[in-house]
Amino acid sequence: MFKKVLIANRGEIALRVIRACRELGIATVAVHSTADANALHVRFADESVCIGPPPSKESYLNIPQLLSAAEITRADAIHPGYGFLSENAEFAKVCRDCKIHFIGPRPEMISLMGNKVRARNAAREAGLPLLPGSIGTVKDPKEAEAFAREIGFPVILKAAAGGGGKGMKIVREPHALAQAFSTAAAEAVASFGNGDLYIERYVEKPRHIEIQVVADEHGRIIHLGERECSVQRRHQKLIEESPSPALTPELRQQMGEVSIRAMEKLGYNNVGTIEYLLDENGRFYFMEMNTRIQVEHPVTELVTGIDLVREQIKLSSGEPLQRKQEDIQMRGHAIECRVNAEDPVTFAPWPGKITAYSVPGGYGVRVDSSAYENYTVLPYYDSLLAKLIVYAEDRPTAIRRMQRALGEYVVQGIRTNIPFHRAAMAEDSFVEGNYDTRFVERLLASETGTHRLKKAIEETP
Ligand code: MV4
Repeated sequence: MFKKVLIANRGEIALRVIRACRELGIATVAVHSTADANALHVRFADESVCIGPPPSKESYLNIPQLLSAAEITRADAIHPGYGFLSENAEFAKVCRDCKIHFIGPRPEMISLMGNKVRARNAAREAGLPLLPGSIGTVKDPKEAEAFAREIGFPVILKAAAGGGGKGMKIVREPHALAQAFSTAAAEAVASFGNGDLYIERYVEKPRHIEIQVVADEHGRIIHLGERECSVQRRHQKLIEESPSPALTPELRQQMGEVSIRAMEKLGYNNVGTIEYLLDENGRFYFMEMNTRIQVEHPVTELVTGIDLVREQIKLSSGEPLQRKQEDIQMRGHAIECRVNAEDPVTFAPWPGKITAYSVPGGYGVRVDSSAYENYTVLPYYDSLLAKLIVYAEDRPTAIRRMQRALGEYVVQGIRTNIPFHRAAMAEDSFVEGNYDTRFVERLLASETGTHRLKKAIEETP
């Protein structure tokens, strides 16, 4: 097992990793920018190193600084968390060259999944179901049109280097293809420095379902069921739950089994998440794979009883998986609300000082956060303030528990999206479990949704 882990991250995930390390008897090193000197992850770690000024590029993304910090503190492993360098194959390679364990899969896996065209082809060869589309990149509008005629409209153009929705264009009519192609390519160049595009059939009103896989370094792989992540706005997830109200036990088993088989073929070797689109007929299609621990991992932890970060660290140190698939049982229901420092109506970031702070608690409530009273939410980083996660024996009870916990949460001095979550938990389609990726759009366009949101804002202390 590792003796000392450096956490190349900040905020709640840095704390989450520090907690897992402490329970494993591993010493921890926090790194921080000058702006984060008072952050909780710095206080809770055994040691800390300042790695640069506030902008991420000069601190949390600064590879030479991070490796120097690991070297001077004699850390034998680096946990990248999520975001920042967590899916940077170059960073994973440099760690390997410096003989420091990168806690994650092999760099080759990160780089494969980072290119969506290569990932798509690897997924196909590994037996994952794909939407009809191009085998590789489409080089010009003419080629795109030939594919589109074969697939049928609507189609979607996606950036090969993309992910997270940038450089995506939906095309509903043949005459709109040429224009969409040049816009998507230009956007892709601007965002990723690579204008390569591919094309797929477009799925209307899909659900976003992802399968959690856990693989050791010795070829053993299990899955921990799914997370439903369809409540998103501009490709930012807001609410996640497990299990998904859309899956039957049969579909869950099928999605789990094909995911495991594919990971075996690819030789995957850490925790990972396979994202699928689920269409209205209950068919699922590979979308992308994430090679990191994800923000929403706690909902899986609560329904399976498995500490994913602890497992991830153990797997990276070469320990074999102890559990077999038949040992895994999903029980009860978990929901996560991402509490962001942002305006609840416009979603504009709202950094500033928290003047009063009180967190919910009680039976079945978990809060993963690095916020505290008098803490200042900084403008340089993402606006995630806390993950409020509830667990209950069934979904209706979990929704009631989430409403209760949201009602206990006091955050003064800044704006948060807690009122949005109160409105979402009361929305019929959410309560019925009958929602898709357009949920937020519909809530904000509906009379009852906006009325509930307004009331929730008024009732916020
Ligand atoms: C799609 C799609 C419909 N059809 N692909 C959005 C982010 C990127 N990872 C892929 N995305 C989508 N790909 C086809 N063929 C719809 C989306 C999409 C979406 C997917 C998951 C969750 C929220 C979404 C919101 C808008 C669009």
